[in-house]
Amino acid sequence: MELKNFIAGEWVAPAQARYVTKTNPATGATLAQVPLSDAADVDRAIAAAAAAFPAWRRVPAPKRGEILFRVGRRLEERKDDLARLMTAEMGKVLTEARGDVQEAIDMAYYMAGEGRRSFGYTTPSELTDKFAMAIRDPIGVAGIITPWNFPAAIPSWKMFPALVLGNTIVFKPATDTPLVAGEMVKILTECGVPAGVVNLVYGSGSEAGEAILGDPRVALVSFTGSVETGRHVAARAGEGLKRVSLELGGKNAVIVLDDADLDLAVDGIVWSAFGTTGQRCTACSRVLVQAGVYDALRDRLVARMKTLTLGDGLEPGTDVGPLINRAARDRVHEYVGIGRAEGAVVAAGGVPVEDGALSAGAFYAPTLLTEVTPAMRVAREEIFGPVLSMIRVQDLDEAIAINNDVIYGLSSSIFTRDVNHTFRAIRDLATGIVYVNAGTTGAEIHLPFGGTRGTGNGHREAGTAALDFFSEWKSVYVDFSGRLQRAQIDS
Ligand code: UN1
Repeated sequence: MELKNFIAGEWVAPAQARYVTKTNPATGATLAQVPLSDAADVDRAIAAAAAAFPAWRRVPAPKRGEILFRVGRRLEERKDDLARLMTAEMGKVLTEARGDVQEAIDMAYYMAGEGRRSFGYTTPSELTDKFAMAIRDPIGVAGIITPWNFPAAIPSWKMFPALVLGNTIVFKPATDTPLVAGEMVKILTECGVPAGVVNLVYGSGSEAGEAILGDPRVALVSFTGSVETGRHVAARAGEGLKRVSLELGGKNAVIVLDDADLDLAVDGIVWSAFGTTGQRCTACSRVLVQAGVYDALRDRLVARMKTLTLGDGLEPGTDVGPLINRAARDRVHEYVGIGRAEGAVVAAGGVPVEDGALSAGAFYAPTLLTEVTPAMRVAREEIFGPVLSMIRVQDLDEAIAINNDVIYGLSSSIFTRDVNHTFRAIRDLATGIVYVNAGTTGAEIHLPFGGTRGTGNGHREAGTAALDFFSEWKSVYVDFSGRLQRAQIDS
């Protein structure tokens, strides 16, 4: 099946008949042929979005919100079939795929409500008979470039606030997850988003993505992906003075202190390290363990990891699905080799798995590296797979220092029963998200999402923070004195 782009309300073939084959990462089965669109396709999509903007920005925001309410309802009706499609195309287990769709449902309802809020403010003027207010204005065409690890949630974080605020969209999803992206666009259209307001262009970052970044008609770019690509996106978008929001990597740590509930810590660590096969930017990839419980925690983790069933996420009973593709699996294995060479001990996993039913998939055994030290590459670089490194620390101060000493700053967590430790951690962990007595994943859509340092460029997604990115302020002064009043000038 050859997929089509969606431009100006029509499903259209790419200008050149070039495609990449999309396969199921658990079974190797072919799912679709994904267009590798070129600059001409992107140009048409941007032209459509630019043409649709003047009318869309004038649709009353509550009406735009009503469309998103319908989208939320439609996503609820289709939750299960979208989740199945998602598991087939990117591998996460079905319960997690349902969670991914649920996140989009939550975002649809939340942003639908913003149609009747999108608050600005009024404030007194320094002059008599003068009224002052600040209101939110849409910006224009939004370039939305999304990764494959949250095929419904991440596009919803970007598209729904963009739409409710009156922007139009050129959406380029990862070629690894074309099918859910296509369904999202179909749903938006069925629910009443007018032609040209949302345009979908499949293609590579180096060609279709580049065309979005270089186009002066694109006013803002929202990108989630790797640090290397994020740097490039920021530089290209910067040349064009575009507004740009980057959500990049993580090297998220769970801190376990001697006074922690160890069983709870094991639950939280296993869920956040091996859920989504470690392919979340919020995934836990370091555990910073106080020396008194290091051995006990290691043994409990190893025991729990033995119970994890690797397999096709559509099969009931599967705990951990495949990596997104074989190249990703091989990269994970390379990192385990690097860890070994640096002196880490492989306490569990450490091998690709290709037995029996898993022979055609991209499976890797959940892996625990112990005796890791903070300077090792496996303790500093994002692996984006099911590999967890255990580092021994003496106390909370050392744990916080190690947590903060990586280029990333997305999520962190602490397991402790001590209220003083808890609040010191909240104050000093230098990440955009901090969890207490829970793992590093599971951000909810009505709070700001994003990170410090190399995780991004200071913006936040989700919550009201998303409104700040997808709108700009317009300050309005209304003088009803009937005479010239001069601000700041002595009379
Ligand atoms: C991501 O990995 O890019 O907090 C997003 C979480 C999810 C979103 C993760 N709600 O893990």
